[in-house]
Amino acid sequence: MLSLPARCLLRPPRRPLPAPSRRGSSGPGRRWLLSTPIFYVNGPPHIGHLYSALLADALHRHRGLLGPGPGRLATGTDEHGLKIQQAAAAAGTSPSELCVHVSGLFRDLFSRAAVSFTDFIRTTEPRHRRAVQCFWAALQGRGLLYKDFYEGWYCTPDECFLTQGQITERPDAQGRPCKVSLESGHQVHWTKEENYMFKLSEFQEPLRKWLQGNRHVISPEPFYQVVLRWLEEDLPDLSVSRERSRLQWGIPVPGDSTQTIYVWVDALVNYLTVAGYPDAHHAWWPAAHHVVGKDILKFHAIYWPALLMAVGLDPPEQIYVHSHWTVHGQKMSKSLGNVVDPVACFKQYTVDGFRYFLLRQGVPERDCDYYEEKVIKLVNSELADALGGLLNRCTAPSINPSGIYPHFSESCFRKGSDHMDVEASGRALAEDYELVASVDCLPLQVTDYFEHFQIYKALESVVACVRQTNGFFQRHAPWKLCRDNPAEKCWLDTVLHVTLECLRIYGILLQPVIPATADKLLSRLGIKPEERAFTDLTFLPRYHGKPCPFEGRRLGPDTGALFPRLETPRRRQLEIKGLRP
Ligand code: ME8
Repeated sequence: MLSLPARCLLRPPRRPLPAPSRRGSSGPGRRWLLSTPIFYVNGPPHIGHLYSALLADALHRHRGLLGPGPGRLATGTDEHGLKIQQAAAAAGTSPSELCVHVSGLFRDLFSRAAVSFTDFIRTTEPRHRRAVQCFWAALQGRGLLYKDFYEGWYCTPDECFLTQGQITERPDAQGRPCKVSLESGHQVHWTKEENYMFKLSEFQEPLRKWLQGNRHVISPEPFYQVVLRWLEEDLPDLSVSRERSRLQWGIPVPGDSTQTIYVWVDALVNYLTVAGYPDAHHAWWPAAHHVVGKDILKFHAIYWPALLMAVGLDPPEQIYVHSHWTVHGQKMSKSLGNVVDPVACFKQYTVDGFRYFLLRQGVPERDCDYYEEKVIKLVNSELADALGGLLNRCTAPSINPSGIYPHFSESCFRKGSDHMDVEASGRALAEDYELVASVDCLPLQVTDYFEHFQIYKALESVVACVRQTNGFFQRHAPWKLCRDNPAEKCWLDTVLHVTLECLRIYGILLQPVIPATADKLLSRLGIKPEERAFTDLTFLPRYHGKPCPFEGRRLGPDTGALFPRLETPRRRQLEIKGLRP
């Protein structure tokens, strides 16, 4: 077969890397303060909460590998409000006991899930209470609050006020007509009380200008368009307090003991509290990059930037928005009994298996569906078979008896030239040069996808390369090559060297998504912890005429299969066969 010139095949990445300053994210030395939403403690965490945390964690880990820029990842729990007050009453416990318990569940889950958070904030902490009260005082000091009689619909599960146009009528469980939020379907109640109002309407124009001048501030792009459309509608002033007689579980309005600060103002300020507000936030603000679900986009893309502008601070640099997970096509809800417990998922699929599934299948632009068979099929095919199988094959003692990173031979795999022919290329084929070109481009491609909040696409491109490498290995069938023949041995070692080099690149790139498995993979290859950063991503240096520090090095110990194949539980097998209801 005619070998094609390698240079022709070394394609540039699909898109150039974004300029860090424009997107405000990953340039070396740049700060970032990534955050997840802070989660309500009215119920235990589910896979949707975990998904937000994993997205933020993968971004955080990825940036950490790009360079030692100072970065933080904040998460935590949102513990005030009517919803928590009511949940505690229903559970026969006090709000503070409920908060301690459920906040602990979130913290444990994220630790177990290897979410590398640097800050965990609880809104019941004194540092936060102080930050919220200072923030309130700043709003008041700038004349942006006034007291008025608020009358309207309030949705306690969503903790928000709704206009007439945002509600509809539906029968409740007993068939009685009841008013619900159009967006969430939760019941709303008419409230009439004296509240403090924030002059949100004054910020319609500044918000529009901010968005028009920062086209990438909200991604993915469809969500940016949604926010622009919201800003074409009326933007009424926002009620930012509740009567204390109705809501005791919250931060009191400074100087007015009859009012409690609205839980969303309280919650949003958490990002500033983490940054050190009111004394030390300037080092970190506005390097805030928020990961949020689409359900809370309005709070983060309209209310929050307006509140920040109101106190003279810049809006966040970046808002990453993701859609929702459904289960067997249905919204997760307690009443349907289909809420998926992430801890049970870890037991069934392993932590990395489930991390991989959520990040590989989760597409921020659209809702994604979870079901057991899908996880098992994906994880088995991509992690156990394609990646684990490849590692197993190229490190097997039968193929690599000396257990070292073998030598690369330039005469077997020549560097491409425009006039290369079969002779000149040694034993490498056109597809082999394609593989080299693909893996050469991969780090830039992966970084580009991470920058654009398309982690699923980054994983897709890694998997495509893993499959190409399996093809390479299969094509050259090193198990058929004879070690005793010097020419054959040279080629056999080269095939192994190229395969190990591919695996090394995949291991480094997969660290943000499957940290434990990537560690196992890299350790098996004998790659030291200090050799796993993005600066170590030079692929196949020997092909490019440079020395390879790993050549001749002993591989790490064999600690068993990289990733265990997952079994469909017997219960499900019976269900699938129709032998169980
Ligand atoms: O809204 N799929 O907290 P919350 C994916 N405390 N993500 C989901 C999801 C699903 N099915 N369900 C929830 C609050 N989420 C406020 C936030 S921030 C200053 C205050 C994720 O406990 C998603 O990120 O209701 C969503 O935005 C968040 O959990 C809502 O969590």
